[in-house]
Amino acid sequence: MNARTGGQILVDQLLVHGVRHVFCVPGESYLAVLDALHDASIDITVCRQEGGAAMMAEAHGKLTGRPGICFVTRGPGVTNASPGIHIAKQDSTPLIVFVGQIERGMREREAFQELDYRAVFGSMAKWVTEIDDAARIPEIVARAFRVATAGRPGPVVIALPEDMLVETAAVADALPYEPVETHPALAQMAELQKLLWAAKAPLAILGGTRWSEKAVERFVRFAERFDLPVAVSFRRQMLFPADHPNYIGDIGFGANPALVARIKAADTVLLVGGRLSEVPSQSYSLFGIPEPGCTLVHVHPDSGELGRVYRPALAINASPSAFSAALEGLQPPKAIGWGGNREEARAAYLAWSDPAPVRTPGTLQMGEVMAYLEEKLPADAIMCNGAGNYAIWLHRFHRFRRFGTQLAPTSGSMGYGVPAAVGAKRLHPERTVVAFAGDGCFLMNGQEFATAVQYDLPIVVIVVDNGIYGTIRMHQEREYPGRVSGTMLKNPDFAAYARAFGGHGERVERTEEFAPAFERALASGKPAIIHCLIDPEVITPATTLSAIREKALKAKQ
Ligand SMILES: Cc1ncc(C[n+]2csc(CCOP(=O)(O)OP(=O)(O)O)c2C)c(N)n1
Ligand SMILES: [Mg+2]
Repeated sequence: MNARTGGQILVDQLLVHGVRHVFCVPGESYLAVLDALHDASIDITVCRQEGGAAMMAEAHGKLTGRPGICFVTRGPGVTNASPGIHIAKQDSTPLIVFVGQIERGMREREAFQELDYRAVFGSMAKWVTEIDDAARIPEIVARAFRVATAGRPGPVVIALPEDMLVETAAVADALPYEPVETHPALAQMAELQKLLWAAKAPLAILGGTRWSEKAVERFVRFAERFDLPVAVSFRRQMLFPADHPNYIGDIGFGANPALVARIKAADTVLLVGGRLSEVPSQSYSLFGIPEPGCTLVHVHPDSGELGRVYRPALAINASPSAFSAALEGLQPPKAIGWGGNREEARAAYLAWSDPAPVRTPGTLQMGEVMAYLEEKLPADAIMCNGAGNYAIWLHRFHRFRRFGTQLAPTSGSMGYGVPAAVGAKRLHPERTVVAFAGDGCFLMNGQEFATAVQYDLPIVVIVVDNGIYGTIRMHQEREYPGRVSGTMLKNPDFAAYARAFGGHGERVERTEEFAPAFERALASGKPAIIHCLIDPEVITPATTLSAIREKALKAKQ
């Protein structure tokens, strides 16, 4: 067996496990890996900041179900990457972050950029380890792929001492990893059928990860056969097609009150893949804790999540994919006695997600922009965003129709939209990729627009500029009306920014300017930014900043 350097062994393991893309910011701590990548059939995307690199890799994990791969340097490199690691944790996304590390013999002296990764990332990652012996790289990397994808997926951090990476070892490659599948038992499916047959007003809520296009198709067929209304969790809209008559909406920030009421009134809830954490549970108000107050069937790939918050009537430890396959064996009741529940819920969703009646102050009507995009965008367009009130426009009015079309952090991390779009376009150059960003959100990772230019990735970024950290201003006006503090922004010309980077820039101040600007952006064939200036009063589709302030002032009197 030929001896290889640690760097070569590591890159060979990535190939064994099917890796085709890595995202990085280089560092002298892992030169041996960069050198091994030089001759490997793996595409490198070199980024401008590690946060962006980690988010691009995380976006790959979301779209493929396989670990996204990110390489960063020690100390400040990996602390910069931490937002991406935190997103992977909260969003249950498989991600592996490799970090260069100081030489083994210098540990504990606080050498240059030394960090104790186990201590720093211990509560953020699923597993943190350091490889001390080049001969153990195949073993540890194979385990990392398993840990990142098994049960509830999440991030793994692996530190690579730089002297270990240049040491040689004669060791065999690992075999390709196989994700561990968890299937429901036949008896559990029979019990589920019994519970559904006894239900008066059931509905399903879909969330989490470990879904696939096939799993979604199977769940759609099950919903059709049972005439079941299906809601999706916060930022998990791609799990059920919004144009399907069984789809009844999502439970995120500012959820449709009619949907929230309907879920509270349901006697039987089938929760598949999700955890119903703070945001989708409407601050833990949807169900009782621990007794939910309805017949809860909870399906989750991690047994630790079953009964963690809500006590289920039936707990099924299975991945959404395996569970959806098993649903094919269930028989619906002969006569479904659920009244017009599904039709009513559907009608409420259609009314809620119709932008046509929405009128806001100012000359740029975001409702009309959304209506235009609904007409214009293909069903497989990938929509990305970070955090901010601007995202409400996308999540309320865009009809996600396919699996693999949504990149949005359930962790509520700002700055995600642009890097996610870059990562998505790198994976799917043939698809339309649109990022929504607020003026605040954009500038957290806007420099990754340079990465889009570098790799010729014509994404379209829609910057919704209201001159404020609007979400926080909204909370501020509600809690401390009229006392604006730390929420104002003075912004650059984002269209000029795009052009300065070698991209295409547009400025839109009026509704009628949007469609031609969007067309020109697509036609340019370049990464593009459409700078949309909206009135800061337009804080949500339904209310204004002044209305929130006045209401709060009245309540204080
Ligand atoms: C990394 C990060 N920092 C801070 C916050 C808190 N936060 C949530 S929304 C928001 C304002 C977003 O501003 P902008 O992108 O301009 O969107 P807008 O709300 O104005 O539409 C802030 C500061 C966050 N969610 N994530
Ligand atoms: Mg803003």
